[in-house]
Amino acid sequence: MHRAPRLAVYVLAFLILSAAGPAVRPAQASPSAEGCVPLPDGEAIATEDYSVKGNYWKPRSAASLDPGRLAIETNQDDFDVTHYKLALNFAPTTQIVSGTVTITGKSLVAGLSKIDLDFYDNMAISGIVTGATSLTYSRLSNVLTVNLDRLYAVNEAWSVAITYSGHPTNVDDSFVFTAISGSTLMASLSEPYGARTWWPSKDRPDDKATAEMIYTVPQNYTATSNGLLTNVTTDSGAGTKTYTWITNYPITSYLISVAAYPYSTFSHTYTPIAGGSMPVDYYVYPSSLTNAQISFSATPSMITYFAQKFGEYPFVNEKYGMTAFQYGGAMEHQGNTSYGAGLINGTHSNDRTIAHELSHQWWGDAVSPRTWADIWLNEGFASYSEALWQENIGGVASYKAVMQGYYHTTWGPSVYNPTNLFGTTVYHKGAWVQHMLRHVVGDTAFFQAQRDWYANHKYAVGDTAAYQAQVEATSGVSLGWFFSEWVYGPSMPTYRFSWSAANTGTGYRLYLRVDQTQVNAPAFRMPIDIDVTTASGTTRYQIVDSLASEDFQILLSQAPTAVTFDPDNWVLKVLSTTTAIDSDSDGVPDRNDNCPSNANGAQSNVDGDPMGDVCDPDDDNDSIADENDCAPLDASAGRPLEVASITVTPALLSWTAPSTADRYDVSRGVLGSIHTGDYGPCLVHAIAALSVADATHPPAGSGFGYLVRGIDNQCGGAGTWGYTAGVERINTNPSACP
Ligand SMILES: [Ca+2]
Ligand SMILES: [Ca+2]
Ligand SMILES: [Ca+2]
Ligand SMILES: [Ca+2]
Ligand SMILES: [Zn+2]
Repeated sequence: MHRAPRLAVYVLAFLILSAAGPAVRPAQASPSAEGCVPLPDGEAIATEDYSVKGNYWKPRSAASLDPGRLAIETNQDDFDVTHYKLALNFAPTTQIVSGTVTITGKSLVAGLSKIDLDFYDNMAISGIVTGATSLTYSRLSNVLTVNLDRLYAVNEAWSVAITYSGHPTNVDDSFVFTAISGSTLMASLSEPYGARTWWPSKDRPDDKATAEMIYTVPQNYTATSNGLLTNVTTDSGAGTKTYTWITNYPITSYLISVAAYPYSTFSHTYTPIAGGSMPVDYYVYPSSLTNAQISFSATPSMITYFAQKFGEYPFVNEKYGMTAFQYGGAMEHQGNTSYGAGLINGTHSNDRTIAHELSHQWWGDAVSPRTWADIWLNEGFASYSEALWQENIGGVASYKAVMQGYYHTTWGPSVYNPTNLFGTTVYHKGAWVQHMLRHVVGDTAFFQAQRDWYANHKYAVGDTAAYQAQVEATSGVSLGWFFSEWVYGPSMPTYRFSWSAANTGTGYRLYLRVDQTQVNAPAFRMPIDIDVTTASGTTRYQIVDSLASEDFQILLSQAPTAVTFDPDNWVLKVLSTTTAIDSDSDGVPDRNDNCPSNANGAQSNVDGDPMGDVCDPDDDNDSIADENDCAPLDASAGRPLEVASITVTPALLSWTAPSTADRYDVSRGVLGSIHTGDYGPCLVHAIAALSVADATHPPAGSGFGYLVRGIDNQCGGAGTWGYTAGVERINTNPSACP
């Protein structure tokens, strides 16, 4: 891409302008308390539209949303602006902006007595009126407080007209006078806090109003703005022309623009989905007219593409325009993008920037951020829209290439409420959020959610929580976990992945291990595609990984030859692949191997204990060691061991069963004879019960001694009568149990 060299050129240009320009910016010449250079959180500089300035000159921390208002509480929540009328003269020779801004609104509270507006103190006010009545006002810290003529009830309309003049303070190109080819370009770029440097407004994105821009400029100049050009008048005496632009679509203060220069113009036509036509008007430096006709040729097809993807172009009853200006990037002024003249080179190498700004007409202009903490809903979406445009014209590989271009190894603290409003975390990680959401909920739900988001919030504002709710509502997928880790949380996962496969005898078992080793964020939960290649081809599986260390197993009918983690790169991550530790080389990693030192790919384990059959001395856990067990894999079969516990009462003999015994023999001998090896005659033979009644009394002065042995119905047969030091007792009684 042509972005890196472009960046270097423009950074240099800024330094020169900063040193030579009339607006002194001492804080910008070197790192300052504002923390400008280098970027405070290690972010790289995003190169789209005007991110360069955003990063270079100010961190634009959303935590200090409005520097001009930090020291002062305003009452801007108490009123709603409904219409702005900017009747302004722009004089290139004197570099003075002058005229009257009329603001119409309504009260949202009982007894509204004043309105606080954002307006730089250096602009000289000559009068403020409502109708014919002069109003008093005061100014403090770039806030203009207008005292209304009376109290206004809830919903009651008021209007104030502020007449002023001055040379606007240039805050990050908010308003510039730039000499170009013998004329002076006069252009604004007000996002996020620049409107107040050249016109008074309620300068925050959540209060939209309709607007008319009546701009007077030298007779040979064209002044462009938002909406439709409805009137042009010439004052030959004054040598001026006045251009009237009107938009009936609500617009927020930072999107109201002016660009005035002796422009050349040409047009395209966009055909709306429902038919008809809409003008696409370009205003460029005369020297770049030929180049612009080439560089801008794809714009109507881009409008068509985004309209089909997201819903009809938001300002279809008016126009889309692009006006060249001096800035290195571009700015998505509503219905009239200001586009860096340096990008117009007679090729299509900057088409992505055209697509980016165009997509902002949906994302940022029609659906505006409720607060600047939500700026990723503008920039992440617009950066992602670049990838979509590339996918449209170049296929999946082009799409992936754009996303890969958005990959960085470090990120700012969060996408939401970012450290830098215009840093790579907002632009590029924000785009990755969209990319990942697409995979999490699927293409159909994702793109429907984009259309729903647009349909439900156009001409208004949206915030991050509402976007989450929209995607959840459309897709039916709960996404708290996703937004928590990717939008509100820091960083990205660092995966360490290994795999191996074991022959189970009836197929293959694939072992996957996924470790997350990042230290600057908790474990991420993510669905991850796994491609498994065998002789039959490649099959895609999906795991849901969520732990710091996690194992997955997949049963296969053939041996895998390759296993790929996240093959389509749907997850923003650092990935390393390692070899699983497998001491016995049976394909089962040690961590998963129930006999890590004995090859046992099948992992057979009859008794389910921690030891597999190949290393378990008693596989069936019947207490009969494998070498003595006639059925070592059957806990119910085997020669029964000695009956461990016999209980004798005057009338009943009972015992506990050894593991394999099914029936029992009992013999009863007289104590004196037992010592000679005569354990007595068979009392009962082969009974199933675990007890036998015996009310017989032993001879006087003696006692009975009982022996019990178990009998296994299967291969074990009769068990032992009991051992003494390993020797079975042999009953010498001629009537012993058989
Ligand atoms: Ca192993
Ligand atoms: Ca075992
Ligand atoms: Ca056994
Ligand atoms: Ca057995
Ligand atoms: Zn942008």
